[in-house]
Amino acid sequence: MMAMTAMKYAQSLIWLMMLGAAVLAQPPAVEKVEPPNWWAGHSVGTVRLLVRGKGFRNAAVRSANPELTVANVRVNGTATYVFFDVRIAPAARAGKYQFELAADGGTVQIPFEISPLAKAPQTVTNDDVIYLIMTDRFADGDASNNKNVDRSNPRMWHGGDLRGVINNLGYVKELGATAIWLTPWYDNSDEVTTCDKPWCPMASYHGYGAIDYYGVENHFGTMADLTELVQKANSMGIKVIQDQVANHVGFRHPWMKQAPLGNWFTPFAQNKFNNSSLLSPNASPADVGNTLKGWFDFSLPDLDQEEPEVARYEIQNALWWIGMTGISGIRQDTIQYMPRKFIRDWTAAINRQYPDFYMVGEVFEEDSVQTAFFQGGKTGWDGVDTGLPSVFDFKLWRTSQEVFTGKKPARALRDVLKYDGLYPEISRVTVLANNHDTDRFMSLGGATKEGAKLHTAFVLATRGIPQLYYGEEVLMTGGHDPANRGDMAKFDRSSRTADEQEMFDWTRRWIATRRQHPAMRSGRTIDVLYNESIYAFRRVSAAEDLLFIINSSDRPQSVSFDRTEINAVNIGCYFDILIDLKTGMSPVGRCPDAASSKVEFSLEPRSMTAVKFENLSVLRAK
Ligand SMILES: [Ca+2]
Ligand SMILES: [Ca+2]
Ligand SMILES: [Ca+2]
Repeated sequence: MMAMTAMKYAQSLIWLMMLGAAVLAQPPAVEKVEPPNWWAGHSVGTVRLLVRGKGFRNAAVRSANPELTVANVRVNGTATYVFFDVRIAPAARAGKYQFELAADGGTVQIPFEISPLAKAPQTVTNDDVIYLIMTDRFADGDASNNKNVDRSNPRMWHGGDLRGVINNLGYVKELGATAIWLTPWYDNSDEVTTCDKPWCPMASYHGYGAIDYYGVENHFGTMADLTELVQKANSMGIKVIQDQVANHVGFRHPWMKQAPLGNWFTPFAQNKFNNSSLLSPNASPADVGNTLKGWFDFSLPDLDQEEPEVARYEIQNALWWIGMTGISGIRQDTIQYMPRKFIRDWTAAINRQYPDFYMVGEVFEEDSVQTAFFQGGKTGWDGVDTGLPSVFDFKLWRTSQEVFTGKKPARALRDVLKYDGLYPEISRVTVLANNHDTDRFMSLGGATKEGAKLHTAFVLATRGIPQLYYGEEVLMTGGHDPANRGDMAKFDRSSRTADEQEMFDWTRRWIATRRQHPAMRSGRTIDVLYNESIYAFRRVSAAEDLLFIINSSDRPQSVSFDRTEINAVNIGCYFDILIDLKTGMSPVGRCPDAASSKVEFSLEPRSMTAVKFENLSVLRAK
């Protein structure tokens, strides 16, 4: 009897629970669809949607249209996210579609769109000069989006926006840069963080804490502003590079309240930044794990790209931005803190749709071995070829700063460049003059205007793709972050001091010289002379042979080269000083002694000379 009663009781309980579940089942609701649209005929022919909402328990998803086929539906444990594949027929027409989601609590429609696929974007090459803009700090072109703007606080919003960049494309054009890299435009939180530390209050003006990977920051403008910016820039010969951040999001991202999966983020652990463990075959798994999965700090939750759903989400997101905006390149933030297999899959997916697309990874290491390890084109000891076209050359950046602020001899430049063979493709390395994470040149110890000029000229004359940082062309100062992110000014000649105008003209003329000379853009490098004060090197292409001579010392120097070592044989006596230190102009027609086997140069203190030898008879015939 006892057993019978207990069984009946249990049965009633189960029945009541089932009834309760049915009665209490929440009706499904959709809050966010990612991606909200895709393309027919895209290399990703089956896109995986992630839908955020509620009431997705036991969801089934149905396509109302035969052009879209649904498969692999997956609901997370709290029924707040549903993942599903959508296979898009190549002939699917552009337009609005929807899916029907049926769950325990009812049905709901999921909106989706097939968009027309835009033409393939241009890519960034050695022919380009990149100019890095921090959007919030460049120009305020639209006061209506200014919220919590406080220009007196370097950690608050300053009002700069996409309209401000559009309005000043003429300035970029005048300078001669052919690509702009904008700091991230993903929507970040508008909330101001308060605390009792010196760095508060602070805001997410920098863009590195996304709360919506598919949204444009409201302080910067709208998707329409962004596409207008890309179109106008392109029409002026200026390409646009997006700053993407796949490693982490901001702590106010909705995923922090409710993650799509339990392993969407890595568990919080402070990253110890043992970066060299990523390079070494002998590193302990614990060190590598911490470096890949540790968080920068509590405010930047680290995504786990080893979870295939995370990797697929990030890859689709990268492709979505290219497809939506027509950008010409991606700078990927903190790329080394993600698994190399993920980097490989990410670059491969982008290149399938956009062959030769420019992607530059931030491997912030002043170590050529480590940065070279991440460039694609070579299979590493781990069996991975990242396929990454470009990495920043942080070792050369630092060394150039040190040489031109008097801390290292001129030959230190060559002592970095001697490792060029480590890079699978040295010409595609991106050579930064500076960026938004480091002190501005003019705030370094030992900085002078002459040193700043030489640093810029060297970045533009050496191999790779040069990248300048806004404001350094007008001698902007600023030490550690955020002082190095001051508001851009001096757009007009009338607002500049004589020194600022000199630096602007110098930068503009070196860019123009680079644009005019193929060897300076893509020639190979040949060392001619390197010692305490002087570094002389050639850039040689099929078309021409250029000689650059840097005197980094504060004394005049004279050098004498055999004609053979600088390839000045059999081409008459004529050579052309491409740029003069003082004027930046080109005083043509200087003639060394034709009878001599030597060519001599008198070098002014802290000077850089660029020379092109040409056949006099050819020149006279012009
Ligand atoms: Ca604004
Ligand atoms: Ca925002
Ligand atoms: Ca990571």
